[in-house]
Amino acid sequence: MPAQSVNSLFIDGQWRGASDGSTREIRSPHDSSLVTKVSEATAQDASDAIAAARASFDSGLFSSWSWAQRSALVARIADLLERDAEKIAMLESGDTGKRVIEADYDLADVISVFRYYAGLGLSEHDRVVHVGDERIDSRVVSEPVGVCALIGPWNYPLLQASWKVAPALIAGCSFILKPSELTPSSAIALMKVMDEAGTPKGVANLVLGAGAVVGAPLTSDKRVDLVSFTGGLATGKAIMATASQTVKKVALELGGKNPNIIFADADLEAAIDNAVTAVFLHSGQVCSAGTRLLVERSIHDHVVESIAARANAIRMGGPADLTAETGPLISQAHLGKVSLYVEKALAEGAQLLAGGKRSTHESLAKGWYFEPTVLDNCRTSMSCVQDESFGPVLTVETFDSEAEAIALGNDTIYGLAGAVWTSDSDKAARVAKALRHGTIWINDFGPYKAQAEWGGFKASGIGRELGPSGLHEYLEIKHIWTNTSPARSGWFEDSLERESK
Ligand code: TXE
Repeated sequence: MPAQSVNSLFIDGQWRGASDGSTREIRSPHDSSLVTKVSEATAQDASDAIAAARASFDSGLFSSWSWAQRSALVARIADLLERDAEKIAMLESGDTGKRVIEADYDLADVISVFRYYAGLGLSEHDRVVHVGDERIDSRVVSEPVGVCALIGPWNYPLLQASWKVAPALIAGCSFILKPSELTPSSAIALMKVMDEAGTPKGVANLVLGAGAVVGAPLTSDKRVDLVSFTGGLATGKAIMATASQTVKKVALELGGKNPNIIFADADLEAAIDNAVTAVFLHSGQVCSAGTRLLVERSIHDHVVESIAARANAIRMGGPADLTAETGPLISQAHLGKVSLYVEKALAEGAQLLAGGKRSTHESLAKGWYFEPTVLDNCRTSMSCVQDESFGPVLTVETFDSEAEAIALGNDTIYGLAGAVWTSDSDKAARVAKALRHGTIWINDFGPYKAQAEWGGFKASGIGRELGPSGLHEYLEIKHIWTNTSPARSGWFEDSLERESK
């Protein structure tokens, strides 16, 4: 019998059900079995959560804690997440269908994010401005931005939440977390941990439910000061438009079409192996997936044939399948979207070298499995090169020169990540500088660190997560000027003195 969590909204320090009693069934992407049942919030519940966050912030209770106190809280949360990591990884794996081992890696990353921000909280946040006048004390101070709506996706539910929650807490904000309606379980676990760690009532609130019903009000309500969103481009644009009505701050991470450029002088064995991981890890449901392979013409056949052979050999399976190398897509709707994307690519002239359809393997028939797919002969004019599939689909383009590789790599509305493979370090540096993407890997693909900023150029988003900039998103900057020896300004003639003359 799956665990039920029907009082799964956390509002003003209380667990409760939806105001109209609604619930949602979470079904496994692996075999459609029931994973859990959770509360499905209403717009009224979202409003209640905003009210709780607003009241807690305006009371000044949490925001007046010292940086050191908030840092200790976030470190305690990291400790408790470490204690519960195995259990939470199982929950994450159940909702997403990803293998438990991948969820274990995610949890380790989540803990490192909380630890990083706990440490960063202890650094100096205020700045003295030397104005050249000893009577003046001028300082720039950092204060919490206020009430934040944190809206997350389904591919890395807890990891993406941690990139928002940890800096928001360190900054002293109050927030409402809304995970994807498809993957709520790890957010429920995080709330329990934050509560146990001693997060004050009303600071951390959780609402679960559909984007249009529960997410949208968080982005339009004037009581919310900032929206931090990770998800699709269309939703990001809608959120930005809505948030503009109340001039909220927005931080957006909207995915990418990430070029993976292989030059003929690269270590091809490493480049080919990493190209396979870059695009097929988590069945391509990764915002920084290396979905666009740009390969120098002289090595095209060898590289592409090798990748296609590797793609055909990938073993897919559910969370508990120890022999599996990757898992299912998140939902039937997403499987439909990826299938249509490939159909359109073939209609536009792409050449299918591997995969291309839903898996017909008997053991995968009840799940949303799509075969690792390689499409050759692609051009930037084709929609498969421009649009995100968010599935296990690699498009291949060929180039003849460094300049062409750069031009192709930048010929996208997105700008999240990219990689360059070459043994020529000068060429690598030139290409890395010329690519308009937020992260560039040289002779590698995929690593990121809590200490280093993550985010996109162009349509991949606004702002940065992780690193010091990931904290700055949650801070307002205030300049305080103190004159220790007040004096008349003497700018205007004193009218009283003039009259008395
Ligand atoms: O995402 P949505 P979807 C991309 C990927 C995918 C596409 C659509 O290409 O195929 O987005 O995926 C909430 N106001 N990425 O439809 O809609 C929603 O409930 C406020 C890239 O699942 O963007 C969920 O919590 N919130 C990506 C969150 O937004 C709203 C990761 C994301 O859902 C809302 C996932 C609204 N009007 C998908 N509508 C990445 N950048 O990593 C929805 N939501």
